[in-house]
Amino acid sequence: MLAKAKILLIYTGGTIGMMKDFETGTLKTFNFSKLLQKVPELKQLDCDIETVSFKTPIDSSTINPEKWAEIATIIENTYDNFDGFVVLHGSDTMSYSASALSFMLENLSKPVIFTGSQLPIGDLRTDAKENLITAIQIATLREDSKPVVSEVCLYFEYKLYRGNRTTKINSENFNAFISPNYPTLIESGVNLRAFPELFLAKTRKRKLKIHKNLDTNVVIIKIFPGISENVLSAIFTIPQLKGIVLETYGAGNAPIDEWFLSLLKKAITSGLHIVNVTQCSIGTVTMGKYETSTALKEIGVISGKDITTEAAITKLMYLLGQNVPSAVFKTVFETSLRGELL
Ligand code: ASN
Repeated sequence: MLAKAKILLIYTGGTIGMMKDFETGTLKTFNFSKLLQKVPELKQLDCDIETVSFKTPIDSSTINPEKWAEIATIIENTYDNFDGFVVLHGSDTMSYSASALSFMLENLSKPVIFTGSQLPIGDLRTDAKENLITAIQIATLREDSKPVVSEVCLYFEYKLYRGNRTTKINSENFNAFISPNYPTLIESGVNLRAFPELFLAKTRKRKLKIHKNLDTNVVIIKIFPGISENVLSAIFTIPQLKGIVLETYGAGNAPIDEWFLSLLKKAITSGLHIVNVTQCSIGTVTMGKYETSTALKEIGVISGKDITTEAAITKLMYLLGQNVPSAVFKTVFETSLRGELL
């Protein structure tokens, strides 16, 4: 008989584990042992659960690459002892963290599922229990004694998504995330309905490689009508700046003013990597479709295709941290590494 699945629950913080401070009325993180007392149902699950917590749980607005490395290190040190990992994380930056971890964990062959909640687990109307319990259940799924899911995912409100395809779109509803350009991997109803044809191809034979070096000399710029040369050229000349995610209009369109294009061209020639992503939630960048994007293509702007901004900025940090040579940087960025783009 197959032994019970072993799951490691990694608690980083977030609303799921918060309590109201009675004096100020604000939500603050609290000790993890109390969180487990609040969910005795976990004992009914047919798996063995161990837990590890950040020393100081955080609101996810304070997450950063050092803390991503901390999550990666926990997984690295315990990888062989567990069948799956569930990361409890605040929802505000969960899509950034799931994207970052998807790049940092190469050749993953086990599930790493991010989840959290909109209401604390102690709240009567909480969404935390369903998210937590189902995320663990999905992490235990096995077929021929191998994990069914073997990528970094995000589970929220009855849906399992590829983590690096998600974005938080709602701070009010329980249904806080969407995966605008990639379908749901598993839907939770009366049964768990999986769509395995959408899963990442398995890389079981390759050894897990962890990359913790992320380069933060990057910036996201959202263009808008009226964006000025004065402002933009100041950003472009930031010392040590290596990469820019440029959020453009529609299918990747931008102004065609002479100053704008020559600023970009000069930056690219001097080694800066500029990635074109769309401000639209749904759809893809297709440079050359309109006259307003043809020049961008000609001067060597990288196409982010249908990537989210969260995945684009973390992929940029990851590739820069890997010292990918300039000559191939554009090609590597435009290639799907973890299913993050077309
Ligand atoms: N501020 C919280 C966080 O991201 C929001 C949440 O978890 N729902 O940590």
